[in-house]
Amino acid sequence: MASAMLSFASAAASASASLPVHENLKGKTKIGSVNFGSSVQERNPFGKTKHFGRVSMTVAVNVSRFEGITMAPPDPILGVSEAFKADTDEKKLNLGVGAYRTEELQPYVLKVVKKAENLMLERGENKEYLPIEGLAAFNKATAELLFGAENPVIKQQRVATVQGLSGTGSLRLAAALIERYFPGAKVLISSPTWGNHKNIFNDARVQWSEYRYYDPKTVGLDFDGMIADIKAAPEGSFILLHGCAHNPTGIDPTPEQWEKIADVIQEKNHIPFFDVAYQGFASGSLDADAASVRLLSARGMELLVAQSYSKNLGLYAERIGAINVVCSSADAATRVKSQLKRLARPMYSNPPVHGAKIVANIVGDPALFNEWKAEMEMMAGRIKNVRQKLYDSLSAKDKSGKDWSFILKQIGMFSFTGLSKTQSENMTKKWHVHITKDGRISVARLSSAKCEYLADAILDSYHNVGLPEIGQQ
Ligand code: PLA
Repeated sequence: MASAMLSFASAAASASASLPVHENLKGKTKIGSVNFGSSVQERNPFGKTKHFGRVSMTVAVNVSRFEGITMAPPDPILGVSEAFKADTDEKKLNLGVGAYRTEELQPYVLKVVKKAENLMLERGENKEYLPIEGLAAFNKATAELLFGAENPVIKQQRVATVQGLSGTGSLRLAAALIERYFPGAKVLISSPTWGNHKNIFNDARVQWSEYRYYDPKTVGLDFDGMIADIKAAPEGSFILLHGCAHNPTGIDPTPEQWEKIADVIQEKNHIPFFDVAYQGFASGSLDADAASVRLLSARGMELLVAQSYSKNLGLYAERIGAINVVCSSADAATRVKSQLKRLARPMYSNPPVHGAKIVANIVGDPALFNEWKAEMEMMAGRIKNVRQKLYDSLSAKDKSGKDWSFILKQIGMFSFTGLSKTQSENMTKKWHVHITKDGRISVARLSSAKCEYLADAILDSYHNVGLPEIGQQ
């Protein structure tokens, strides 16, 4: 610990007490030294003095009250962008965070979003606070997009919808609801899953454990393992499911498998908790990508769904999404919504308006809605093309006979390559291809022009680096 000195001097007594910061942090009030007869400035040449009434406070320059706080590790996903920025090599390629890029590797603002924003500007809309639950027109639109406007859960007003801070904030709000109203309940998450799920439940103090999902031998779904683990979970657990385009694996259950998943969830009285971060972005169709949620809700189950508009509308930084809780009665939904609002108020008070208005304007205008669907199909289509190109390059270059066709079976913006941590590190260190260390590649950020280079990097890392680990058998 540095020679941290914090002094409290009583103006009346002209005395100061110095205590090392670490002791102060522990809540102790041990006095290190007391000096009389000289001014604070004289006694501590490094100090700056502020007078607050009778007590003056001296804080040493260059020494922090936060000395005891250690450096946090970089985020495994968002940290990739920081490492990319720091890389000075010309060939560098950022395939970390799931954010769509054009063929020219530029960020893309949807044309339909620009149109909606222009409309908002023309109308000269104000910046008043939204209600705690968010924009009513957005909440209506988002629930209808998810369940379908004619769905009985909507017609019977059984869905409590609250606008959230995109997918992450909506998940966090749901986690707070679980913590408050289902004490001791467990959330089951897939192994692997989006890394932030664990953080969200940890911070909300909700217990979680994993169910088997990925089978490295087939680079596919470990369906039997998944079913067995969901069955073995304590009755009434929350089962976190990726509605479509599972992150990071890109492997989704088939419709028949979803039926079986629904069976076991119902048998065990579990509560499905969907994370829908890619509706319309996985297949290009909003309805197809909501099929899993609709299938389970059609069985009359109560369930939770977190939504995000980061990817499908490219509204990443606008932080727009929602949490929906389907209840067995309208009355329960009203009460749940009131409690979601109560949880939101001290966390962030009320959500941002801009993205909510964009979504509401687009969905509420048939012409704009159609334009959005066309742009979503275009983005999903570009990702599929690049995926195909990557597969073609790998197959043409790899003379070992390895079958790379699993890449074509994966859905959404990512490809889970099966590369180990060391191999993923080689991708970055040697080839300047920045990916997450679990071997996930953000295909949405890849251009056709870069496929050959990426294939070279993958093949070198796969064949020449490290001992076979999980995913390499
Ligand atoms: N849920 C899943 C499954 C996600 O993949 C992501 C984003 C979110 C929720 C949250 O997104 P939002 O808060 O912006 O709505 N995953 C990204 C970005 C795309 C990230 O990690 O924040 C990813 O690269 O995995």
